[in-house]
Amino acid sequence: YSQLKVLDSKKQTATTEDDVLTNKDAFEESFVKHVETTLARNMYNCDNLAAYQATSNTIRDALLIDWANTQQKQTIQDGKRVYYLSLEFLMGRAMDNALINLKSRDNTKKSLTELGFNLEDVLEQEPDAALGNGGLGRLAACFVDSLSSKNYSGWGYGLNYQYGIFKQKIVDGYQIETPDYWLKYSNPWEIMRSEIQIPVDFYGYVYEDHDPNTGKAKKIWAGGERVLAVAADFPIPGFNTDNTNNLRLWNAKPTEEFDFTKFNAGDYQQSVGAQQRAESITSVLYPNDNFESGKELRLKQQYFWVAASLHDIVRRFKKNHKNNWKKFPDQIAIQLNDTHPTLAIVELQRILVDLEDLEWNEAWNIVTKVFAYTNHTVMSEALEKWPVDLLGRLLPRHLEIIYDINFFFLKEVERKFPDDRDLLGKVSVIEENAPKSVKMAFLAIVGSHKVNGVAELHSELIKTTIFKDFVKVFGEDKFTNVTNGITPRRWLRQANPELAALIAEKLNDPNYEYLTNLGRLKKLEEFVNDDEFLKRWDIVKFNNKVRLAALVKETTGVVLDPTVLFDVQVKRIHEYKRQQLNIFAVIYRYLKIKELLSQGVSVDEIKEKYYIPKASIFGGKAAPGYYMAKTIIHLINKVGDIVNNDPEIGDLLKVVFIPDYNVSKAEIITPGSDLSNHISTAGTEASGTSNMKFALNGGLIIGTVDGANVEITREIGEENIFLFGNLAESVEDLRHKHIYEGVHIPQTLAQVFSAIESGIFGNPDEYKALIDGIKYHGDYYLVSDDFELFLAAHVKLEKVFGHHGGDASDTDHLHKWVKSAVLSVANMGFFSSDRCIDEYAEDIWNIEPLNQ
Ligand code: Z15
Repeated sequence: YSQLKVLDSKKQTATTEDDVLTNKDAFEESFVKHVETTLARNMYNCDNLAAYQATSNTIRDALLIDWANTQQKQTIQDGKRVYYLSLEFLMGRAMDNALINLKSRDNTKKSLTELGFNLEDVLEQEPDAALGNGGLGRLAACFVDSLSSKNYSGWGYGLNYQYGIFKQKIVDGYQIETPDYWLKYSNPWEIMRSEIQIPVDFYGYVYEDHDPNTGKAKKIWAGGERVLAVAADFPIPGFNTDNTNNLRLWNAKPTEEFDFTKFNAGDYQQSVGAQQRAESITSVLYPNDNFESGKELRLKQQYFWVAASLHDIVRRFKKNHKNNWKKFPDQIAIQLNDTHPTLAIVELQRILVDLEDLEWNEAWNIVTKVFAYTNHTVMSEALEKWPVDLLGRLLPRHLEIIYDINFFFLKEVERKFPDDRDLLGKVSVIEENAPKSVKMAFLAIVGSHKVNGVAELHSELIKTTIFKDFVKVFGEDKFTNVTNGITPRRWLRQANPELAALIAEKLNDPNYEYLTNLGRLKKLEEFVNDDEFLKRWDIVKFNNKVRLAALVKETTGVVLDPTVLFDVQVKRIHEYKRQQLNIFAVIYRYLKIKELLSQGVSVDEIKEKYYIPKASIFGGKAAPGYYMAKTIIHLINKVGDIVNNDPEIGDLLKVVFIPDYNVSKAEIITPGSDLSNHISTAGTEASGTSNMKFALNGGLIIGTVDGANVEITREIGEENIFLFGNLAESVEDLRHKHIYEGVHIPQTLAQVFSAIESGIFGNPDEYKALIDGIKYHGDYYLVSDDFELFLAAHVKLEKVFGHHGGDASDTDHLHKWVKSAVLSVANMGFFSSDRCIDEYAEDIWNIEPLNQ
């Protein structure tokens, strides 16, 4: 019980809450207090979990002071605030991030050591807040970090799912989903605001009434089912600033109101049961990425969240500005993260017209000044369309308003383009085909003043394809680009402390100010010929590979040699992201190695002349209902089983699938990669953000000319990235050709297919749909067209990598590869999410940072 002795010898001198961040005694005193009172335990049975909870509570206390001060300052300054509405916030763990942003990591580490704990083990106790699927949700998490760090007044609004994205297990090579009940232990980072309760209605009917004063006709919506939205707040600390914004996530709770018809009929059980079901609205995150399944509960989630958030926003506005609605757009900007919150447009119009009695046009004028919409995909299966009968049943008044919005919009289009008869049908928010439905992206465009894509190529594509008719109607200026970014606090400082420290040293920046001024990385270029520096850089990479190898060992049992090329593809599994292209190339490599071995070529000679040793590392979740994605996961695992257990192969090739890829695993995987794959069919990946994470961590990229790869190439130089594949402009023609002339399978790919069909990776029937989709059903994702280009890119990059790999004494090989890595990092400043937030603030939200 050494920690007790330590404590006994301390004078208890803690004074202010802030001391816990920088003063060991203050930290320890607070820690013990939380163990004893908050947790009702004692220091004798304080395990790592309790230590995590006591530490979080201690840090949280300090954070709450900043948070309260910030809210007060923001209220007093009464400037414009942005609200970021996102159905997903893929936050990951909070504690390390809070320690870094609050500059308390060293003190906490030392204090915990004195108390007999190890900070790294304590951090491991925290479950990920996995309230998102992939890129879209992680982007929202990076954005709230940047809003705080750059001193903006900006809140996030979302849902507090009880179950985040499922946990993935791999059993016999198949993905198994298990529930992620992340709130098993109380969550110290959430502040329950039980007093903030907002009623949200569903179903019911609409009738007309007359205003008793004016005699004017008025629509009344009598809701049929009422649920309460109760707020849970997550303070978001900024880096190097006290500015601490709020992320408000709603919980669905039953109202105390009773279903009296049922009650009076003697059905007490039923009445209570129905109320209880209210909570199901926020119980689970829909596990689809880039796919919309159109379920009623999903629409309920969307309206529940949007209605609660807007009523909260309006209530806050009225507190300061009464009914001065003209000021509303000067005080409030609302960003719609994809079309999921599009009903917010309709809800605000309803509040202003039905509840606040504004004229339609006056209200609409306010609405369209407030909202802006971010599009994240051009893929049709991801674009939301809600059937009119479902929407009308759940939200009868909202459907009427949507029809009215569309009516006035089309009238305006007709006035502007009287001769274009087709145009009305093309831009109508209502799709007339069965089932008649509402196109949410079109509604979002009509109700917003700006629409942005998430990378240059993507923003051009939306203007020329899915939204081209709206460019005609509204003009070019409504459509803009904000290229995505990532927060360097989490994705450099937190994930890669050694590299972050080396950079801080080289920039003479002991306070890591470059983390909020990422352009300063440019100075690293000065050291690109400094052998001493390159060696140190390489050792950092090697250490990170050792860390990744340990994760692989722990999760798959496979031992990787950290000197081989670590070739990584981690992201959601999707045909458009083309993990199948990658695994086919791995199979090809295996077949060729086997062929060489059978011809009597030695392993050493193979390494020297043909294939450098490498490990292919995969990870990512498939949507539970996505058969083809699950097939790809199965194939990867089966290939791993065969290759990794082939005694002839040794370290020449390893193939692993890391189960349950998530934010905290990404923090280990990203810094440990030599090469990462961003190989989507050109024109399909709107931006990608993991490409940015890998490049910022000194990994090189093999990628297609797609999404943000284009701008990454522009920034870091084309000699420092391995691009391949057909361009977006050719995709349509190639797809057309496949259908009318058949798909040409190159010899190399044909060999891979034969191997799979021979059964060496298990029952070939299991892969039939995957192969037939390419051979006979039009190869929509152009695997056949890009396969040999991918192989050729590998030949090129492996020459550069050579036998380099962690052997820092080998200066010969501290050549091109490491230099490219340094030059990449030096030029990645543009991809800080701080830059994104500044662009949104300036071009879309019209807000300025707060005075500190
Ligand atoms: C999602 O994660 C993305 C787009 C979507 O439409 C949905 Cl529903 C989920 C991703 C894009 O695929 C990715 O390219 C982009 O970087 C990310 O959003 C953030 O913009």
